[in-house]
Amino acid sequence: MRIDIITIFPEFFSVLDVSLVGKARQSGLIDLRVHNLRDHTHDRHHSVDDTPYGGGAGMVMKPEPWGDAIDDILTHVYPVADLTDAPDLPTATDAGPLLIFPSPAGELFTQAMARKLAEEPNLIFGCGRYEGIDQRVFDHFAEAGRVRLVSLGDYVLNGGEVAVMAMIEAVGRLIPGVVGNPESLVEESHEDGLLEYPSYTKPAAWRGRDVPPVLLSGNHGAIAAWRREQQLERTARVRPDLLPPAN
Ligand code: 6GU
Repeated sequence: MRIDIITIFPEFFSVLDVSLVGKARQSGLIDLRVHNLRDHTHDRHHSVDDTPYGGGAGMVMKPEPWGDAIDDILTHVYPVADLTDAPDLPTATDAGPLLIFPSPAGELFTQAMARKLAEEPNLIFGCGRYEGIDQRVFDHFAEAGRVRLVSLGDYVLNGGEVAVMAMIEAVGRLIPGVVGNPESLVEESHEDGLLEYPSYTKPAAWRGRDVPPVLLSGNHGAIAAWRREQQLERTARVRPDLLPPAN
């Protein structure tokens, strides 16, 4: 998967050199490139924002640097020079890169969305700051391609950078080969729509607390039933909104 990130804080993304995503980059499973939005400004002060039309507090990100930065990536992902003899030409069925803008005004990012995004060959993340990006940027690129505004949850971050990091971690681990043991992806919170069951390891007794005896029983049927019960109990207590309506 190729991932492009546009930001005014490229240094935020140096942490993507480490851990699982870092390894996936080294092994070539993820080709991740970070672009500085200010490289696409043409004024002396490299300004990326201006006051909002209609008034109001805060600043809005100007459309021109965004347009140029995205155009630049689009021409590099599908370089025109390659169109003559490249073996993997973009075809009519190729939907092209998916443009994602993190925004508290977007649709909610979920495990289901992460699974869909993990199937995309090209993702472009545009990290907004201030009060947001000029609406025409979304409208312009949605006309010829796919654009989604995506939110992590109902709270406000100062910018999209941390949100993009979270999305890349959630999506990256679902790319085949990134997580060593694919079975570890199955029994996790949200994969079956429920929260995960509690886990225990050795020692069997610690500070007066024993591991639930069923887990030491060797009875796999009983263990599976107990874990399911724990998932349902925990989900009902902490996240009742995840349970299907009772009938
Ligand atoms: Cl994706 N962006 C920002 N700026 N704030 C958020 C968010 C995203 N998700 C929740 N809050």
